[in-house]
Amino acid sequence: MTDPIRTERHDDVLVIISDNPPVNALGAAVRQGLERGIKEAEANSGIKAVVIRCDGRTFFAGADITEFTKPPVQPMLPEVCDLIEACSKPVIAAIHGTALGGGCEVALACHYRIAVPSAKLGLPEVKLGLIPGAAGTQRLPRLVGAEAALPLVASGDPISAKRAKVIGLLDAVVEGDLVEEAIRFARGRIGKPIPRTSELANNRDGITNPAIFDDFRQANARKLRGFEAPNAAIEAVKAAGELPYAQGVQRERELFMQLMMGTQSAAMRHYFFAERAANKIDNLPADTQPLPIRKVGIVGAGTMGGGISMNFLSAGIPVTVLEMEDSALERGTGIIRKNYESTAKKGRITAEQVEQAMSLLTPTLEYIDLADCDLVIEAVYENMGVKQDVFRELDKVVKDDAILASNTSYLDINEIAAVTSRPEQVLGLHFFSPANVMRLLEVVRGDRTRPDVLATAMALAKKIGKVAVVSGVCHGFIGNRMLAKRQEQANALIMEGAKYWEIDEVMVEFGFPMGPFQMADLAGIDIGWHRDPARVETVRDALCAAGRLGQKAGKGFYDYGDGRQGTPSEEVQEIITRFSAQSGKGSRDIAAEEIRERLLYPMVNEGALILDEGIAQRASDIDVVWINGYGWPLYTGGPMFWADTVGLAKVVEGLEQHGLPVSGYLRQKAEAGERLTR
Ligand code: 3H9
Repeated sequence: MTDPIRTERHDDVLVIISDNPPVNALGAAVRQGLERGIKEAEANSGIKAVVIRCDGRTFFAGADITEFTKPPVQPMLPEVCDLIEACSKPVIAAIHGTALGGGCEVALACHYRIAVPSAKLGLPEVKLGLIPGAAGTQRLPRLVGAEAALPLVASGDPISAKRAKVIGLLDAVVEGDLVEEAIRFARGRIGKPIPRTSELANNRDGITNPAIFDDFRQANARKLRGFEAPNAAIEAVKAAGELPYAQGVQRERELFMQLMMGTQSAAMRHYFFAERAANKIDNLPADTQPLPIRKVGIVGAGTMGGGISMNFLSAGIPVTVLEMEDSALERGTGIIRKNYESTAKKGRITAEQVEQAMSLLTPTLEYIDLADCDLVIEAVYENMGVKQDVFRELDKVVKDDAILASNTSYLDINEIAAVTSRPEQVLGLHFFSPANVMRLLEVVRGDRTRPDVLATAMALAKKIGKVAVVSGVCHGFIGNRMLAKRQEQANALIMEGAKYWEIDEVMVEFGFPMGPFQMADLAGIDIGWHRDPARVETVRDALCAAGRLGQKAGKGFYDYGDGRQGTPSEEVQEIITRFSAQSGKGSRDIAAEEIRERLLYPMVNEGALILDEGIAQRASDIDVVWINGYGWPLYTGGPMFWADTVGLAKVVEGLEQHGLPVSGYLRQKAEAGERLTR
C-alpha cells in the first residue's frame, strides 16, 4: 500500500498532505504519517510553520469506522491530536470538503483553522451512536463556548464554513487557492505566540447559564428519544466547563468507551454501512452506465403524484404531470405550490426557489405531452387493470428509449410490464408517503428489467436525496410484505383481549414513532374499504361505517381533539369487544413482552423469507427499508440487526411458543448459530 501521507516544503513552511481516498478517513497509516510529519517539522529548524491539508474530495471525514472492530494500531487519534497541538511551530488546518468527527478534532488540535467557503465542519459521531473520542468535546467548547458547541456535538449536524467562522471555530474563510492561502496564513503566524485550544480557560457559559443543557434536551426531545449518545454528548460538553482539561478528556474517554461497547453504536454503525451498501446492485455488468434523465413525467396529480413530482422539481428536473380532468390537475398543482410555500414560510427555502421549482412544472391533460420524457412514473389508483391501461397508453406515446415506472405498493411489476412493448424498460419506483419527505425508495426489479434501467433508478434516487433499496417482485415488496405480518398479529391480539392502545404503546416504547393503530388513523382507515356501510364484517368495516375514518375525520381508532394526539375511544373498544366475543377466542390479559414478540418476530421471519427468496439482496437492505420507510428505531439497527442482537435461537423459540410459523432459512441460521446480518 502506498503511504497516504506525504510532505512538501514551501521554503519555511512544511505542508503535510493526506491522500487517502475516498474520504481521507484517519486510518492507522494516516495517523502514523501525521505523526511523522509533525516530527519532521520539529526536527528541522528551517521549518517555521506547518500546514495540514488533504488531497481529493475532502479534508479528513473522521476516524476510519472500519477499524472500530479491529485491534488498535498505534498511534491512536487522541495522541496524534495532542502531538499536533504540542508542536512548537504554528500548525494550520487547511480545510475543504467536510471536516468531520476525528477530522474536525484534528482541526481543533491545530493552532489555526482556515477553510474554503464550501467547506463544512461537524462532529457527527452521535449519528454512529458515539461521541467524539479525540478530545473534540473538550476542545470545541473551550474554543466556541458550550452553547455553540452543544448542537454540533449532540445533534451531529455539520455547519457551513460561514457559520463556523461566526462561532469562532474557523479563523478565516478564504476565497482564493486554499494551499496558497494556507501557506500565506502560516507565514503570518511565524514568531507569534501559539494558541493551543486545550490551554484556553474553561468556557464558563455552560456554568453561568446551565439551562442551555436542559433547553437543548427539551427542544430536541422527540428527535433524541431512545438514543443514548446525545445524552453522553451533553454530559461531555458540560464536563468541559466544569473540569480541568485533562479530567474532561478522561470523562470523554469513559463515555466514548461505554458507547463504543454498547449495542446502539454497533447498530448505528451497521446502519451507516447498510445505507451505502443498499445503493449497490449485485451482479450488474461492470460497464453498466446510468441513462440521462432530463425530464420526468408523472401520471396522476394526487397525493402521491404531487409528492413524487416535488422530488424532481426540487432537484431542478422538469416535470410534466398528467391528470384526466382539469379540476384534479388544478387541485394537484395547487397543493404542490402550497407545500413549497409553507416550506418557504418556515424559512427552509426562499421565495425564488418556490418560483423556480414551480416554473419547472408543466400540467397537462394529454398523454402526448409526456412523449419526450426520459422517465414516466405512474401514480394512479392501486388497481392492476387501471395501471395496465395507463402503461398501454404510455407505451404508445412515450419515446422508445424512455423508462416507464409504477409507484405501486403491492402489485406485480411483471404483469404491468407485460402489457408494454418494452418490459425491459419497466420497473417499480415505490415512493413512501409523504413522497416529498420520506427518504425511502423501493426500486422494484422486474424479471426483465435491464441493468442500465436499474442503475439509472439508483443514480436518480441519489440525485433526489432518496435512499434506494432494490426489491424483487412479490406482493408488497420488502416493506409492506413485512408490515402485513405485523398487522396480522396486531389484529389477532385485539381479538384475544389486548387493548389496541396497549399495542401502540408497546411499539412506541420499542422506539417507533407510532403503533399500528395510530398509523392506520394517520393513513386513513378507509384505504381499500369496500365503501358499503351495510356490509360490516370486520372491525375496520365497523369503524368506517361509523364514520371513524381516521385523523382526517377527527376520529378513527382514537378520538382526536385539536392536535394529532388521540385518546382511546370507548366506542371503538366496544366494537372490538363485540367482534372478539363472536370470534370465540376468549379474552385474556396479554403482557407487553408477548405483544412485542408477536408483532416483531413474525417480521423477522418474513424478512428471512424475503432474503431466502432473493427478494432483498442482503439483510442490511431490509434494515434500510424499515428504518427509512416505517420508523423502525435506528438505534436497534433495523429488524434484521435487531434479531441478531436478540439472538436468532430466541426469536425461533418465541415464534414456536406463540404458535407462529418459522421459515426453514431462519431455523437453519439459528441452529447454525449464525447471524442474518454481517
Ligand atoms: C470518529 O471520527 C470518531 C472519533 O471522534 C474518535 C476516534 C478516537 N470511515 O458516504 P459516501 C466510506 S467517527 C470509513 O458514499 P459521500 C463509505 O463507506 C467518524 N469509511 O460518500 C463509502 O464506502 P463505499 C465520524 C468511510 O460523498 C465511501 O467512503 N465521521 C468513512 O456521499 C464514500 O462515502 C463520520 O461519521 C469513515 N469515516 O459522503 C463521517 N466515511 O464507497 C462519515 C465514509 O465502499 N462519512 N466512508 O460504499 C460521511 O458522512 C460521508 O461519507 C461523507 C461523504 C459526507 C464524508
